[in-house]
Amino acid sequence: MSTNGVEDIYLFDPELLHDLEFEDQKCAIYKPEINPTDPGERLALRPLCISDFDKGYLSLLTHLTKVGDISQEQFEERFQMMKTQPSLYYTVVIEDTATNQVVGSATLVKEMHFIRQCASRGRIEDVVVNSSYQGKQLGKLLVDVLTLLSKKVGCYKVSLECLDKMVPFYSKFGYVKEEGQNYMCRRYIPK
Ligand code: 16G
Repeated sequence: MSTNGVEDIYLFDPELLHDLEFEDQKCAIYKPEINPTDPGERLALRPLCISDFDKGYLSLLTHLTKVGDISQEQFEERFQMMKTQPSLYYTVVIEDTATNQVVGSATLVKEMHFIRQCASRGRIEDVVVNSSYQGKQLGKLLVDVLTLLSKKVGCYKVSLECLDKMVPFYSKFGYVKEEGQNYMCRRYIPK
C-alpha cells in the first residue's frame, strides 16, 4: 500500500481480515448487511497503519479515554514495538475514505501463557467509534471481526472489560459475565 508515494506499514497482515469467513460465523445481526470488506459507503476496514497518526487515530481514542500529548515519533516507536511482537497485537481501524480520517477502532491483544498446554488468550481493548458515525453498526462490526480473529489466531478464550451499560451490547457476541469471576484493577494514576 502506498500513500503519497511513500510505502505505508500495516500493524499486521491484512489478509487475516479477508479470511475470516465472516458471512458464516458472525455473531451480530446487520441491517443493512455490512461486512469487513464492505463496511459501508465510503468506509474501509483494515489494520492500523503507521500513517494513521495523520488520519486522526489518536484523537479518535480520546472518545474513549485520556490519550495525552503523543508526538509522531512516540507514536511510530510504539507502533514498531507492537509490530515486532510477532502476532500479538491486532488493531483494526475503519477509515472514512472521503475525509481520510479514522472513525472507528478496536484492538485484539493475544497474550501467551503456560497454562492449558501453553495456550494464548485474547483481550478486546479500546473499542471506539467517533460519535458522528454512531448508528452505522461500526462498533458491532469491529467487535465481531476481532472476536472471530481471536479464534482464528488460536486464543482459547477472549475477554473484555466494559461499563455496566455496555453489557447488553457485548452479550450479542457471546460474551458473558462468568459466575464467581470478578474484574479487579489497581490504578497507579487517577481515572
Ligand atoms: C474500556 C475499554 C478498555 C480500555 C478502557 C480504558 C473496551 C471493551 N474496553 O473499558 O479496553 O482499556 O476503557 O479506560 O473497549 P481507562 O483509561 O479508564 O483505563
